[in-house]
Amino acid sequence: VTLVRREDYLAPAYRIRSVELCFDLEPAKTLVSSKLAIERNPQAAPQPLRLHGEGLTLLRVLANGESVSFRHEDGQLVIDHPPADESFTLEIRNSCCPEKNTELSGLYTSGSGFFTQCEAEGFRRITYFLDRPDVMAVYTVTLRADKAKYPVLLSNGNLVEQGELPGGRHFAKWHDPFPKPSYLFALVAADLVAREQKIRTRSGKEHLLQVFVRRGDLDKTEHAMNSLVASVVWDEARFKLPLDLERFMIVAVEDFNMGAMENKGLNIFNTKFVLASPATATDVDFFGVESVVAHEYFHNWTGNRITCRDWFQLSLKEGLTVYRDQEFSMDMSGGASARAVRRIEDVRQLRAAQFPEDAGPMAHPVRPDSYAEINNFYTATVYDKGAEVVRMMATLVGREGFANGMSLYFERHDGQAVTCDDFAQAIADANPGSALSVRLDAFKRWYAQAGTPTVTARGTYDAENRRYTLTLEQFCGPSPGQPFKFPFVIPVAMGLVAQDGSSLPLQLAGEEAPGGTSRVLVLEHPQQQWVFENVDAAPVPSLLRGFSAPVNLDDGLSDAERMVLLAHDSDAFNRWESAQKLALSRLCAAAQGLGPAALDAPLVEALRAVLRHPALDASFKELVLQLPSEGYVAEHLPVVDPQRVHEVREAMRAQLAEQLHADWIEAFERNATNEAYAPTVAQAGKRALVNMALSMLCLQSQRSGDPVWPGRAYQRFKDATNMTERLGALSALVESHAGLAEPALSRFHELFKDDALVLDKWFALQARAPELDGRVFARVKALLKHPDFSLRNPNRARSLLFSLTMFNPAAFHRADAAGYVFWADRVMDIDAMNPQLAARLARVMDRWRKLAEPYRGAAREAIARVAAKPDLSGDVREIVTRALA
Ligand code: DPP
Ligand code: ZN
Repeated sequence: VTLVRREDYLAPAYRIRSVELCFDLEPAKTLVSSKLAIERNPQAAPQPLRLHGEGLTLLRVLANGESVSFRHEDGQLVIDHPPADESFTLEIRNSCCPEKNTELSGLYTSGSGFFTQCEAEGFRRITYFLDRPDVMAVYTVTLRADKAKYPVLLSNGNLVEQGELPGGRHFAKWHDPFPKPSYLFALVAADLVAREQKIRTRSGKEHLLQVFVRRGDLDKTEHAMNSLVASVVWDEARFKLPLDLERFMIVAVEDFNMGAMENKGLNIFNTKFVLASPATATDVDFFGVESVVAHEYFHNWTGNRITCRDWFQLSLKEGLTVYRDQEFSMDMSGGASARAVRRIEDVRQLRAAQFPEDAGPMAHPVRPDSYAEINNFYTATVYDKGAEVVRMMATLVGREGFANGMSLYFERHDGQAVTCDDFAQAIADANPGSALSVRLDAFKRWYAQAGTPTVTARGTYDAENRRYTLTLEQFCGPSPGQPFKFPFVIPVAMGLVAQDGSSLPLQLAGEEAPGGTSRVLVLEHPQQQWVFENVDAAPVPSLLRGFSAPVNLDDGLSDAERMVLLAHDSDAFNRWESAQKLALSRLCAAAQGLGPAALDAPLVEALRAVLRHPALDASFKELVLQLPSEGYVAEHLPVVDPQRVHEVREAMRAQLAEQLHADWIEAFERNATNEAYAPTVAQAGKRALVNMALSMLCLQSQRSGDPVWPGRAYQRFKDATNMTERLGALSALVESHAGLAEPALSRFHELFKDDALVLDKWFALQARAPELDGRVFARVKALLKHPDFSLRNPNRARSLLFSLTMFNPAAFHRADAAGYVFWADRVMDIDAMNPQLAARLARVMDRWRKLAEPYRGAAREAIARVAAKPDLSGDVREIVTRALA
């Protein structure tokens, strides 16, 4: 494995100022001609011109119109003696084969169209180029193709010319006035239709928004368009960032490795994040469309106008853009409670994906120091922890301070390719004297050091002096290549809650008066103390409110204290967190044989109180009533027996189904709505709680043998007027292994066999059912041979394989190792077609070292079998090598 290192960065020796590209599109052989205006970098030593190129057939190279000698070396096209002038033109002709491109990187065919994906290094699979983000050029692109097959021809920027060509062909010429790195190039040639909308931005300029989909999908584009309009409006209002293009296009494609891609003016999206109708998409899908549309749109400024100097800086655009889309989603959600629900969901996601990553063999800093394959670093750390780092900056400088910092960032760097340091510097410089600026260097350790710190909090109350002393300590264990960590700068938002639930005024020693009931302490040393004065009685500390930093918190609270927070904390996040911690401690104890596989009566009563609470939102109740996932429990155990974790969690779930039976019935009846479907947080919360109640009621029937609730679930499944209800009812049947699950599954398949995204749900649902006597695993193996299954389509592959291996530990981690054998075979099958996807699947074994025997030994053997395959891709090789290291 050869590594690319951040410290080896050198500015490019040549720059490309403009590109004229011409494509003759044919699936088997596409001809590409490119004319590059190249300049020498006067600061760089004279050297050969080296262009990236991968899997291309080179037909011709001319420099300043004359032939020039060249050679191939290390996958690059090397011109030893380019013209000596300061600037010159290079003309290249080459071909590539889109229909054989199963990697879905570069130019490929999907269905009957052509699409591109160039981030991170796909452009070199289209033509020879300086394929690095700090080389920014102005593109003019001509597309030529058969008119009947490919009536729509798109590229970045503005359409400048189009017309007919002989032989039934036509052409379109596009010009993008904004210099951009090659990873933002895109083209589409396909038979598509568009939903269009014009909007006027604050400056009075009119812009055309278009969402392109296949014929027949147009009725599923309204939500994407609404989300796009809302994103444009929000970015202008919140950050004063206007739409800078006359035309902004979104194109949906069925075969796509990622969620979506922010190509300048021509976003290309996985259909999953464009298409949504009430009949075919769930509330979660609607929300996913809104957030991904926003994310890609926001990249237009944070990513495209200001881009990354090199790929180590990926979080510069991704962390910041995730932060922005999270803020957007919160603002779109409405009131404080809905915002808190969003925050809880984001934190759950962070803990489910990023915390394990940070504790495993792929742990890396938000700004990595090295990589073998950059595609492996589009990670939860770069995205989600990166967003938390931006959020902490915003916490330390305040909302307005952060907006000022963003303005300074654009003032300084618009049009440039910059680093994470440049971003942090701008935020700090716009806020001199702020809690961030005075410790910027220490704060930036969040970019440099991997690992999740643990904050330990202990408080003592001095009744005589009415004083509460809070001691916070931090520690972060070693991660690969980083045996020792310097202290992090950790904003700890907190409050003190009285036993009666009221919020106490917070007056630190030395202060004249209290500074509110919630404030942010900055922990920057290994240990610090804060003394609060005028505290009338022993308080319960509510720490890390809103999850103000990506850390593990050991607050040492008693059950009774957690119950106080669960019932009364003014911070909704910590109310939820208290319930999670109460449940987690019981799950962990039971999984280690240190406690019963049952919840104690006070906790059951506390959960009942939440479920019956007259004022709490349904969405919040649903989150509180969910027990921590098996994966989350596993992360908190020193050694993991996945079967045991499953057993104890299922036992507690069954207990909640039984002991809250009447409450579930009430929740079901009270929240079932007949309102016309709208993907609002309020409605979605009710549907989620109703679905949960139905699951619990079916689960209880499975044990009691009472057929009423499965019958009602089946009826509801048949009568459902939207996919959220239909899928919820189907899940309740499948997950409780009800007899009616089979007829419901066949009916569902029959209804939706022509809708790929819905079929994905059908596969996923079956792969995620709680394991029962090996039936679920056997079913997944059978589904692999289903006529509708294919490993070629990433969504379909993920629906079955990721559902089993990532989200169904008990079905996957089998004592007979069959799950691991299955995993290894699929990683190798997929690797032969699509290394990026295979590498993602490979990562599900990251935490194998935590497993108990016999799982651990069998897992190692399966990983070693993959690693021993001689023609493995670099992508998968990096993952398995690190896993075994
Ligand atoms: N498509 C990915 C994203 O938007 C990569 N940029 O995050
Ligand atoms: Zn992104």
